[in-house]
Amino acid sequence: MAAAVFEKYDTNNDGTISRGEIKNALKDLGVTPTEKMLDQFLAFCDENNDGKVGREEFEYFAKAMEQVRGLQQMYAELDADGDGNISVKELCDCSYKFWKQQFTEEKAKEMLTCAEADLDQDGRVSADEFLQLMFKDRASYCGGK
Ligand SMILES: [Ca+2]
Ligand SMILES: [Ca+2]
Ligand SMILES: [Ca+2]
Repeated sequence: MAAAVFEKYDTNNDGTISRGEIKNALKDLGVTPTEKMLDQFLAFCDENNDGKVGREEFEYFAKAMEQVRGLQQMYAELDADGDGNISVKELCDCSYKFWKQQFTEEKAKEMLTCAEADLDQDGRVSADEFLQLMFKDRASYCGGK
């Protein structure tokens, strides 16, 4: 089964999943990855550092895709009013569910306005910003290496 799935992502059938193919895979999930997110994605999967995902690295790739899917669901729940941004209030409302602690407004604000999360500093985080931030977080402690 894993082999069949690998073929699905290796669209030019050269036996590896390239950066561009990762990008397309993420786009299929509705994510527009930044270059940085692609770097993080590769850092998570690319054990032999050749810049692509080989067959032997596919389990990490599958794991990374799972993470992204999970984060998308999480984002959908966080963005309760569905306006495409997470506000301070929305983060507070869901904080116990996802982080097992009740955030104060200050804490939520801090999370949302840290330079990496909220690039335009408007106090709200879009889906792509969120994915990038959380993915990095997850990758750093779930790295399967
Ligand atoms: Ca390929
Ligand atoms: Ca590799
Ligand atoms: Ca919202």
